[in-house]
Amino acid sequence: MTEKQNTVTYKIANVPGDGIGKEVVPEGLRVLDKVSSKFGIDFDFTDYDWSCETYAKTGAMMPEDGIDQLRPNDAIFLGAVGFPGVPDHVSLWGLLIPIRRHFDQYVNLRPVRLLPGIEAPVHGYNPGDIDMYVVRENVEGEYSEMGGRIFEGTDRETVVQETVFTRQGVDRIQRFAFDLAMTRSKKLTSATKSNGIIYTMPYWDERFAENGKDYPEVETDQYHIDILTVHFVARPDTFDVVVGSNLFGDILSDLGPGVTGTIGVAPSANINPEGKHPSMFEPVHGSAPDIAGKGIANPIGQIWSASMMLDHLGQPEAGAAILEAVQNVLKDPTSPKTPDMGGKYKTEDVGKAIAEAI
Ligand code: GGG
Repeated sequence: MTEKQNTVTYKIANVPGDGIGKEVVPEGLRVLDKVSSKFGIDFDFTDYDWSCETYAKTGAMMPEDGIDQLRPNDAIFLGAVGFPGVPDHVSLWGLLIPIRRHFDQYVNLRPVRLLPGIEAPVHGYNPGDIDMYVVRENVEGEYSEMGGRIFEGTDRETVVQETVFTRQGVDRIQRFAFDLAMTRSKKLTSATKSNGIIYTMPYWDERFAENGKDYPEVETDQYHIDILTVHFVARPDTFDVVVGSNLFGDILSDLGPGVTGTIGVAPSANINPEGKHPSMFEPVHGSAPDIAGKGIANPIGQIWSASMMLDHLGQPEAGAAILEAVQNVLKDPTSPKTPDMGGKYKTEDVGKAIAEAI
């Protein structure tokens, strides 16, 4: 960040990635351009064309010094990763996961909200009735490269995958969730599976009880992940902050937007809370190869991620202005909507309407 005569400049790494990432990121940039002129904020973007196409050409999703190239930025604005032709684990472990790990972005914050103008598969709720945060542990847990294969190709073929829970990793994500709950309705739910997963999940529960002692005002509950998915559908309005391991948080933060109508609007922030490294902002959805190239992807997940980026950079008014514009556009029955929201409009129509509304 640099400051010159009342104007702040942020260095942003722009990584559209694959599929619809390339279509929704320009709409995020359109909206950022609009807030830039309105709020006196400047962005110094550097574009990185790291993607499955790059992998096909070079054998790597990003160059060897990719992390060092990203390091001087204040934030990373990412679209989506993955495309047919490159195995999903190759694209994810070649780009998204190394960024999260190298920059210790151990919090993946994913809001779930019932927005106006979007029909949800669950009925009887008004906009705002469903309003929660899924706090996903983002650098360890089930997403671990510890393990391997032996006796490959024989009838003794054996595959082992280790889950890694560290005291530091579990405590810091749970405490982040408790702190967030303290700023909201002081209610926190923990996703567990300590009946079936015999070592890591009882440990998760033990630390949850221990960490909770420092937050006596926070009302807590915990559910096994299987029944928690049922409660997400049956009574989504009763959750406020939900904390889960890497895998459980990933699943719940797709389910939540599914319950509120469309994953196309869901944003996420991969945060290094200490600010030692750049944080990364990306929609929850992936590259959606089935609709890529048609220009009909919903840009709201990307645009809302831009709002979260501004909040994180210390520009909450600009962040709030984006979210307000999104809601105002959605509220208006005559405004453009993409097919996932029941409309017939294109990605750029929605992006332009939101930029206009700011
Ligand atoms: N928006 C980034 C993206 O492509 N997400 C899809 C995905 O599968 N992400 C895996 C993860 O969040 O761990």
